[in-house]
Parts: sequence; C-alpha cells; structure tokens
Amino acid sequence: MHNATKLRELLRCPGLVKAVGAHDALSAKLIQQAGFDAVWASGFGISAALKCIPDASFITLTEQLDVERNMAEAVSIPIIADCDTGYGNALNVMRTVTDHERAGIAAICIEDNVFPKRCSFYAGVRRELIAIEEHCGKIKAAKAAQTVPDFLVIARTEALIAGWGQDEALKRAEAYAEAGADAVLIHSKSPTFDELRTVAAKWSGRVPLVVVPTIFDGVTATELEEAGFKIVIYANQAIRASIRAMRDALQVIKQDTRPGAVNDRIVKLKEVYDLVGVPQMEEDERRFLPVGGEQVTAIIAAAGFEKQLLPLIEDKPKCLLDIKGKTILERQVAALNECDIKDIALVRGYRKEAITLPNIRYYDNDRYEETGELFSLFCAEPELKGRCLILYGDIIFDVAILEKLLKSPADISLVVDLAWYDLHRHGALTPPVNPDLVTLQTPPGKTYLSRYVIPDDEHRVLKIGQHLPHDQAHGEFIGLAMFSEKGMEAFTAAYRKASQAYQSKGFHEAGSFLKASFTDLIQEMIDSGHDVASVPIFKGWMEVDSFEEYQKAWAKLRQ
Ligand code: SPV
Ligand code: MG
Repeated sequence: MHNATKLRELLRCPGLVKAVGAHDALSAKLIQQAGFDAVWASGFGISAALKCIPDASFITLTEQLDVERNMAEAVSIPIIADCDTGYGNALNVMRTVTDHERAGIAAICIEDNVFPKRCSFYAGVRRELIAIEEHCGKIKAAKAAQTVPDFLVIARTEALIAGWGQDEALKRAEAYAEAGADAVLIHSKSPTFDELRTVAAKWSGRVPLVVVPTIFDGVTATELEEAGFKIVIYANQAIRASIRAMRDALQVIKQDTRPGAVNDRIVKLKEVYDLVGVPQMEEDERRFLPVGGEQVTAIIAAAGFEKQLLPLIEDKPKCLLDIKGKTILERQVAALNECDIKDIALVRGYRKEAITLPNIRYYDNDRYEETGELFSLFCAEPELKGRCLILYGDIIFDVAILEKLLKSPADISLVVDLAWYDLHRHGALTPPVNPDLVTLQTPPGKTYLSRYVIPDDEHRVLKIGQHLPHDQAHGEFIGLAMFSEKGMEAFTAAYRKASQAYQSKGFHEAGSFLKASFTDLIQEMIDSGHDVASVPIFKGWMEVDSFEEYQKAWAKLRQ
C-alpha cells in the first residue's frame, strides 16, 4: 500500500490526525513508536540536524529527499514532506511531486513564501509572499504531475505570518483549495490560538485544515479538533527535546569525567540495538549465514602449572613457551585471527603477570594450584555465551583443523584425533602423556596406516576421559572444542547443576568438583542425554605436556 493511501485512510477516520516533526530516520521511528499517526519531515529540523544551518531554503531537494527516504525506510506510518516553496516554480514543483511519490512519501506541503523562504518565526527577516495566482499554478502543476492517486498536496499560506491579515489568509486558503489542494495549512505565529480559531470558524470546509501550534503551544488537541482542524503538526518539539538532552548530558560528562555519570539520563545500549533492529539482524544471521560465519568468542584456558615442565616454565606459564620464534599463545592467536576470530579471552593463573599479549580479555584464576581446568574456565564465565571456542593453552594446531571445527553444525563439537588409534595399536615412539581419550559411537574399526579419507557420517562421542580403557578408545581429544549458543547454554547450565550436586564429591575422573576437568563436565552432559559430536582429524596438532613434547614440538614444527 502506498504511504499516501494510509494518510487518506486516516483522514477518512474521525478525530484529529497527529503528526510530529522528525529530522532523521531515528526520530521518525521514535515518533512511530510513541504512537503518533504520521511523521512531518520538517525543513526546520532537517536543516538544523543535517547541516546545522538556518531554515531558509539552504538545503536542496536532494538533501531533504535523502532524509525522507531514510525515514520512509524506518517507519510505516505516513510521511508528510515539508517542501518549503516547492524548490522552484510550478515546473520544479512537478518534479518534486514525482520524486516524492517514488520515495514513498504520502504528501508534500508547499508554502506561498517567495523563494528563498525564511522560517516563519525568524524575527527581523524579510517576508514576501508570491502572488495567489502563482501559488495556485504550483498547486495545479503538482496535481497534474501526480500519478499515485492517493498522493496529497497540502497548500500552506503564510499570510498571517507576513502580517497580511485574516481575510487575505482565508482568501488564499480558498483559492488554493479551488486550485486542487487536498488540504490547507494556515500558519500563524500569534501567541494564542484565538486568531486561528476565528479563521477556522470562517473556513468553508471544502478541504481539511492543518495546524502547526508552535507559538500558541498551550492549545489542546481537543480545542484544535473542536475548532475544525483535521491535522495537527507538532513540528519541532522532538528536535528541541534532543538538543536539551544532549546538552545536559554533555555538561555532566564534562564536569564529572566519568561517562557513567549520565547513566540516569541516557537510554541503555540495548534500547538503541532494539530501535535499529539488531534482534532482527541476529535472527537473519542465524537463518541465512553459513554455520561458523557468526561471531565466535575463543576462551583459552592457560592457568595451570605442571611441575614436570620445570625449569622450562620457571618464569613463565606454559602458553608462553617459545616454539621456533613464536610462543604457543602467539601461534594460537594467529590461527584464530586467520579464521577471523578476534574476540579472545584467556584465563591466566600461574605466572599470570607474564601474559600481556594485547587484544585479549584476561581473567584470573588465582586458585590455580588447588583447582582444575573447569574451575579455570568458569573464571571467564561472562564470556561463556553465544558461539564459543574452548582451547587448552598448550596446543598448537594447523589452521585447517580450526576451519573444520568452525564448520561443524553440532551444538557441542570436540576435535578428536583418530591417529591415536594407530599410535596405540602399533606403538608410538613417545606415547602422549595423559591423553584425553574418546570413545565414539561408530568405531573407526580400521587402521589408518595406509591412505585414508575420514568419512563424513555421524561421529558421536560416547565417552571421554583419561582413564578410559585403551582398547575402548578410538581417538584423542586435542583440547579444542566449539559450542553453539544453545550448546553453551547447556554447558553452563550443566556446570551450575553439577556444582550443586557434586559440591564435595568426586566428579567423574576428578577427586573433587573443584579439581574437575573440562572433559568431566562433557562426560556428565553425555550421561544426561546431550549430544556431543566429534570433529575427526588425523594428526596436524601438538601438545606440550612434557619436556619431551616440547623438544618434539621444536623439532617437528614446520616453519
Ligand atoms: C518546519 O517544521 O520546517 C515547518 C513548521 O515548516 S514551522 O517551523 O513551524 O514553520
Ligand atoms: Mg518548514
């Protein structure tokens, strides 16, 4: 439905149509949300907000129309465009009509000031009106140019503003209606409503009357309606309110210096998000962007201390061990960045002051000696929402592994190295220290010593832990996991539940809940019916858990 048809419908209904002056799309949206009937795209407001210049025909048709288009995109209620003098003569008015119809605007309002117009209330500026015939010509041209049947042309007379008297105002209003105007606005700067009440009483009523009570601002909607007006325009109160609000807040910040000092006078960020449609955008992202394309937060668990790595880690945590010129942490961050993940949090503990890499949000587990990995992870609890990656702080891996994980559609995905299967069966040179073993629902059931492509089918994890019987294990969890928003909600809920239930008891493989590992909670989730998927890989990663592994990492890492 064209915007104009909506305004026609409002005019057919009983009661006053209430329009409010907007200066941009945001103010138009607020006007709609406040429940007003229509938006007045105010020349005064747009001149002030867009360019901070007087309302005196300085802004062009193009500039005004751009703002109106933005408004039309932001709201569904009718928009009445303040077109001043119509941007030229009758021929220019024709173009103005066409452009506004195409922009989805309901109506234009053109006034009988000479070009360049001056805002009706500026004191001490010249006031001249064009001849009645000339303005009638503009109105006829506008109606002739119109192709949208319901489009409205509102004729405005400035006769009272220019001091030409009530008779002249009425004469002009009648002439403009006769020329085809769909409504007439008789503007007044009288301090009381009496002048317009008198004029309205003498009005023939052939078309609806429009009123802008800017100076006689004590008049009520009921009084306006009773006097015979059909449309009221509250032309500039919104922009004046915003100037006052901005100025006051700025003063407070200037004096206080804390931005929070204005919290009681500003809206919450969430309100801005809602206003501009962020919830819809999030919904669209979920529906239309490929899995893995959304914002991911990476949380690195790097609090632990392992004495078997002394003296290597005498003065720094394990994640800062240098492997061929780059620390493990630098390698992890580089891999994450390569996959466009910039949102990184890290939980530090042992030698925490040594970790100072920029662009990471830090959380501290100062109880790292008496607590386990799970406790550490929940030191970063504010981060555990939305799509999340969990990384152990001592692994390095090929970017392709991360890319594969990011494509996983499952709510909970663990990267599982199937090479462990062969290492175990055929005897590894240096068997991994305390590997996190994984039993899959569908066992790989074959050896990978020959060439092999990992099948695409379901890889559900049934069991995970360091104490699994080796002959029941099919792979090794590498310390890299991903959760969808839903998966993360389930993970944090399971943590809360388990922390109550197991407070002072052993928890899966851990002697106490405080000492629990990430994998203990995963096993708890599997046991209570959650699906945990594996993302199978074959080598391409490394963990530093012992001095031997550190040496191996040095030796084997491809530069
Ligand atoms: C405007 O808002 O630009 C108007 C209304 O034309 S008034 O400023 O009251 O004249
Ligand atoms: Mg104006």
